[in-house]
Amino acid sequence: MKTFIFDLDGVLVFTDKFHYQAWKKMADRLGIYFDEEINNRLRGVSRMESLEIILEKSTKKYSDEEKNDLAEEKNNYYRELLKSMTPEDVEPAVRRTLAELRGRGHKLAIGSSSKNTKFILRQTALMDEFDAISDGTNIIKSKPDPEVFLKAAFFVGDRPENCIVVEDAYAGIDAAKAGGMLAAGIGDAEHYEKTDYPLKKFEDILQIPNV
Ligand code: B16
Ligand code: MG
Repeated sequence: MKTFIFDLDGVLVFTDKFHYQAWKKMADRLGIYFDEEINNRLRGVSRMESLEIILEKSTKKYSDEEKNDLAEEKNNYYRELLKSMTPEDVEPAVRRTLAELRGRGHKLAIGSSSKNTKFILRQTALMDEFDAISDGTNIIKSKPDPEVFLKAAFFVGDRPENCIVVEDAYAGIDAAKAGGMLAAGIGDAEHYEKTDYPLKKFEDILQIPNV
């Protein structure tokens, strides 16, 4: 039996459009250039690190206090957008695969950088599908540091070597490998050389050897 640790955004749900809209609203208000390409660099990256990337395009220097206010402003916009999420935002194939993995006796956990993880899981009725949740609220270092995944393994009570992380971001695959775990890559991460199991679609998890 294995423990599967799922990244949230880009794997189970797709909230990057909301992140984009929220950062864009903040950036427009400040007159800072921001586009989809910059948004792609924010995948899997923490909120404060994302803000630093956006502020690279600003000529003005912001104090730590101002940065905290900006991160909060973006998060308020973002949470408003998250309220529109429903269980329909999770593909049936994702729910079926999670149920099948559980049926085969595997443990399931979340390993997400997001501090809004529980809010998203509640909106999409995914909260009860997992044995443990490790997210942005219980870590100090974000991906590519392995902390979020090591905590997930600890919460479940399993050894890192027995865990398979499912990720869409390069930083997430790096984090899994740094933690001594196996990594399944979907989306962008499907073609990353450090990915152990490339996934064309979510349900390909069921084809991983011995799963
Ligand atoms: P929050 P993941 C990540 O989620 C997102 O991919 C990333 O774009 C975001 O900045 C980060 O969560 C923090 O999110 O502002 O909600 O705490 O891919 O690790 O599930
Ligand atoms: Mg992700």
